[in-house]
Amino acid sequence: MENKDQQPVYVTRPALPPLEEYLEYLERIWASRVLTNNGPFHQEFEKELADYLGVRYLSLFANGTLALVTALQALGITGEVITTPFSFVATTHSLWWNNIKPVFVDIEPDYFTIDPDRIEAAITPQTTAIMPVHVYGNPCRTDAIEKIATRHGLKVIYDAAHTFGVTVNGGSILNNGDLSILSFHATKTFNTIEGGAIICHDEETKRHIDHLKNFGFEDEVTVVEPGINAKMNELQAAYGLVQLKHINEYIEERKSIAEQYREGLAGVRGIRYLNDIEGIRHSYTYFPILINNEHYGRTRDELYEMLRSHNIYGRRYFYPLISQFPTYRNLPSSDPVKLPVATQAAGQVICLPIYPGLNSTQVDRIVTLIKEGAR
Ligand code: T4K
Repeated sequence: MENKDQQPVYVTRPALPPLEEYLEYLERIWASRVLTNNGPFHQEFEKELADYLGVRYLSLFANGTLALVTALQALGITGEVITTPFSFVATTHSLWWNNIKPVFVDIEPDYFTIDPDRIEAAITPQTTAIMPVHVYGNPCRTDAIEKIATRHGLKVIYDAAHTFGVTVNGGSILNNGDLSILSFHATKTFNTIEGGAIICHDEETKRHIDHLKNFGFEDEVTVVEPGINAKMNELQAAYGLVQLKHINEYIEERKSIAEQYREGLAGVRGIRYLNDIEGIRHSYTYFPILINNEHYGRTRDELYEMLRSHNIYGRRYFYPLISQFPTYRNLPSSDPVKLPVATQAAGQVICLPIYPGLNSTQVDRIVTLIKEGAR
């Protein structure tokens, strides 16, 4: 198949709201000169977003990483936290920035989320919390995780960066655990350029989180604790309000791309993809495929390079495992022998392009290349 004149296709492209809709908001910001610090668009966006997501208390953040770092501060987490190595590196970095020791446990083979059956063996007297990740937007086994947490007096903070709008039997996935965090980075299903949020379940916790993200200020002259600056500004909040009007279209478009991939790749030897789960509304943030080289006839990296040579830039999320980065690889829990499922997944996965605007001809071309790549 010819490749040279084709435009590059990246793993994602941000969905941008119609410019004229955003300009109206910008004009209001120009008139008011309120740029940040809990301005009117920030307040409106927090409320509308909480309504859309079906959660009670939500605090906007400058990005998902600061939301994670602040979530740990808000709950006073110390010592050790049990987490997954199969995620974006920010999950574990948030622990490190809080002087907390990450303890990695393996993941489940079906949806790559933390394996609850491995958590109890990793608990020590220093353990204070569990930080699971709803990887690719697929929900963790929240019931099992929270049962363990209750039994051992641990907090649960979900990294829900990939789960915008995900519901389980009609209820938001974000209502689980003590806190959940979202990311609205440009590469996510819902973006505010950069951005994030913490979801909590009571007013007092929200107030605490809101202090923490604003230097600890309670009022003009009162600093109640050592906070950070993690506020979302008015330009992003306004952009978020416009995005919210279009998010259902974005998710529908992603869904039909996922369906086209599944149809096209069905029955290709050595290629596995994930199906939707009954009762769940998915976010379609990523479309991962797993390559079994014995059956496909090429390794994952060979397919990855072959696609790149055709200007298709899939990404190997999440390779290498976080536990393999220099900061973490000498931890006792980082031994790959103890993380066989995560190690295998990291060696087999490619996330294929998926985003609003990727057309069916482009998806067809990617499917054909993958099929032709089989040996
Ligand atoms: N927890 C989890 C589980 C996460 O996945 C993430 C972020 C976080 C926490 C932290 O949330 P934030 O602090 O980021 O809000 C990207 C994103 O930067 C990161 O947000 C995301 N996860 C991670 C999985 O992916 P990169 O380094 O792979 O992105 P990059 O710049 O290579 O972009 C990928 C492709 O997207 C590019 O090839 C082209 C396209 N792109 C990207 C940007 C930024 C665009 O078309 N336009 C753009 O503006 O990390």
